[in-house]
Amino acid sequence: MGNVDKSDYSNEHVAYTPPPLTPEEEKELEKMYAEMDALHMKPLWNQIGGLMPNAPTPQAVAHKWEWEKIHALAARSGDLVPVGRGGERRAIGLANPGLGGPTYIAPTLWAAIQYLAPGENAPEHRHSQNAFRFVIEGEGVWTVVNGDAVPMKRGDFLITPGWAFHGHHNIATKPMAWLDGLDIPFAYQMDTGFFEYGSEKLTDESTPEHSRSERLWAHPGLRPLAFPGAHSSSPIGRYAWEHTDAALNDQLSLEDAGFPGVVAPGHAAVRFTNPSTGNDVMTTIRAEFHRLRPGAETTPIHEVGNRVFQVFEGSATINIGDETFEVKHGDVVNVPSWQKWSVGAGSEGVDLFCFSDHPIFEALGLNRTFTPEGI
Ligand code: 1HN
Repeated sequence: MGNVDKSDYSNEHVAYTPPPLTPEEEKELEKMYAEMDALHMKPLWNQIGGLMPNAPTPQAVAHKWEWEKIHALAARSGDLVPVGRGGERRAIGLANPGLGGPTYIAPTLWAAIQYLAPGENAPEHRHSQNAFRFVIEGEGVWTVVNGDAVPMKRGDFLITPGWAFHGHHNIATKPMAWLDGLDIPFAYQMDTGFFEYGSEKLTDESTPEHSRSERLWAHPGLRPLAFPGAHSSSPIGRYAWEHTDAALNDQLSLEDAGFPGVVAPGHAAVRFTNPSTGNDVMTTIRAEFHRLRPGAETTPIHEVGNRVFQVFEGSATINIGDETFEVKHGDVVNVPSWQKWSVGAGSEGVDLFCFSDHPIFEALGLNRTFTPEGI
């Protein structure tokens, strides 16, 4: 829908003031409300302001989870809780304090830290929920997606689209932890979820340098002719860090040379895309990587939908509504719908992984943004 004028959403609801009633009418009204209640009916006139606010009033709040703390707890769970069939994953979800209970970081999104010790095996299963992994540090885990062994290394972004069988194993001598993101809350609230167990033993125990999906699809601008047509999710299992890093470096070096390339001064950014369509990697989840030079700032913006950031390297201040969050390596921060946000890089710059539910709202024509300072 693009940019909107502030006047589009700042007009307040007029409080409903019914005409004065006689005592008899008052009694009749109470009786009518009681009868409505008994028949599971509710009048609109008492609730429209709450149901239809002038602009989104999310229950989710902005929050920061510090990597040091969540990683320490994940490591403790590694000592105490085995991973295997039934529990399926040693994954610990980040629960938004405003959402009052469920493990949702946002109304549509799940984020978790997953921990796998050396020699451990997370059995295969599949679900209709879309999932991804972002590797903040470490290596030594392979995730097997529909029988294709995919390495997981520092900086890599990996996807497991809905209904793909997947399991993980750690063949290294060190434990590994990473960030998982899924659209579980969306599927749960829309009643679209399906789940099936797969093989307890991984269906491919090889440990190749590159997955088959990368060998087919991850050569820039080249699609394999054996697989024509559009895939609704990306066929690339792993977006290797070396490509992301090189793309961001090239944008900044073009800026240095006076050519277009960056989204804003000192702000390089890429989106992970589905090479068969050019769209987002999955239909419900967008993933991006942003690099800010020291001191650079993003343009403040309000957006419909939910974003989650994880700091990869460096430090930053993330401004959300009236709050500011100081963040460093591994910290996770969420931005609730329509809260103004911006990021300012610290003195060594910042590398930020980011995911959002924006494709859902774009597909439905419900997206809307507003940049108070113009673009
Ligand atoms: C799941 O299957 C994974 O496959 C990670 O690694 C996190 C959270 C809830 C439900 C299923 C994975 C999950 C999950």
